[in-house]
Amino acid sequence: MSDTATLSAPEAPVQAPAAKAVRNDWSREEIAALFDLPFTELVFRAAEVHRTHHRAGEVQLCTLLSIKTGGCPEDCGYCSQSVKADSGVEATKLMEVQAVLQSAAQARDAGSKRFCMGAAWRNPKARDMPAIIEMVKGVRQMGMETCMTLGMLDEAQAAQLAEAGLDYYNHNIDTSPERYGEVITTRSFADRLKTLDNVRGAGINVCSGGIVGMGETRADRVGFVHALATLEHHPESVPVNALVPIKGTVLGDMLADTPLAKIDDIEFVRTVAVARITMPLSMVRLSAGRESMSEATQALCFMAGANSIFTGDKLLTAANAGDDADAAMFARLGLKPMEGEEPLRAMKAVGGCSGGCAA
Ligand code: SAM
Ligand code: DTB
Ligand code: SF4
Repeated sequence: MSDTATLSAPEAPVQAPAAKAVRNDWSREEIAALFDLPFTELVFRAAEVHRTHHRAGEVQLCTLLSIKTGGCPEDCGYCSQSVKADSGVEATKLMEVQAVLQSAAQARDAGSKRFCMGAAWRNPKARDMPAIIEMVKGVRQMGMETCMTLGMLDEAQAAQLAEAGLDYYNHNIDTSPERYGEVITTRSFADRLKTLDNVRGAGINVCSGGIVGMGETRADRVGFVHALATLEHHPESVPVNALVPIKGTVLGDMLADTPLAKIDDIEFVRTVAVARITMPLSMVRLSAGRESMSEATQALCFMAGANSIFTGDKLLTAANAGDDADAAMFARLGLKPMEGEEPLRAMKAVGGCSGGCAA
């Protein structure tokens, strides 16, 4: 055996979860204590959890497309697409189905496994649903997983999307319940949870996370992770976004004026690590903000359990790292794009996650 073979990373087998591996009874104190660990100890523990349940050398690639941009009536303080923001983002109509499918085909050819379609809506209207359903069916026929993020959903809409075959629905809680009202006033934290319930009830996988670096406190980050990790079923995907400070948004301008409020990279990695430890089976997605993040910080996030990213050079309106930069980073870090099913879904499929498993 060559030296290289001896030293190559072992592919840890993905183990079926012991009943106790997944908990949804985390206390805030426990989560705060994880955040307080010495940094290297925290990352080490998160890496152990990651290796137990996931193939740690693989990162899932997802592609985002804004199918309806701007002109959103909500007032989310971070978002360039709110009518309240003076960001220069122009409002568009919902894209034609064929144009969306073309874009999905390109993403598939570039190696993406999941296609996420986002609309700047408070909620979809009845007149939007036929086109949305066609998009879901068309992308699925191409052999990709589908994800949508369209704002609030009622039970009937969630059922319609489930019937169309939607795999995932993204709806973020964004921050702690306490901080939430300072970031968004046009819908409540409880509204968000209700949509997540409707999505879960319809049998669609849940993608829910939030944003760090909005000037929140450590206690808010604890509250944010706590809110997700104590859901009856953990979200299958947990996107952790670093705020992309966009000029003309309340939070983008606040951070430009008070640079000290900017979160440091170590605290961002801590948040990823605590999400990984508390939600061991979930995919933790290193989402917005990678464009301005060093490779070293991203590497620490992967070490701490992040195992999914958005690819391409654009998110919804903001810049993303781009395929070439990501390919170079994957080569340097020895990471591989994830093939096949996520562990959580695979375990559900074989019934390994029924009873005793809260995820
Ligand atoms: N309108 C839908 C909604 O709010 O549910 C879907 C799209 S919305 C843009 C999806 C998520 O992107 C938000 O919940 C937020 O977490 C994230 N996001 C939006 N703008 C961001 C920014 N400037 N920086 C980081 N994350 C952002
Ligand atoms: C999520 O949590 N992050 C993505 C996805 N879900 C829809 C969106 C990030 C948006 C970043 C800002 C922008 O592109 O305007
Ligand atoms: Fe609208 Fe979504 Fe942006 Fe909020 S985050 S303003 S709901 S597009």
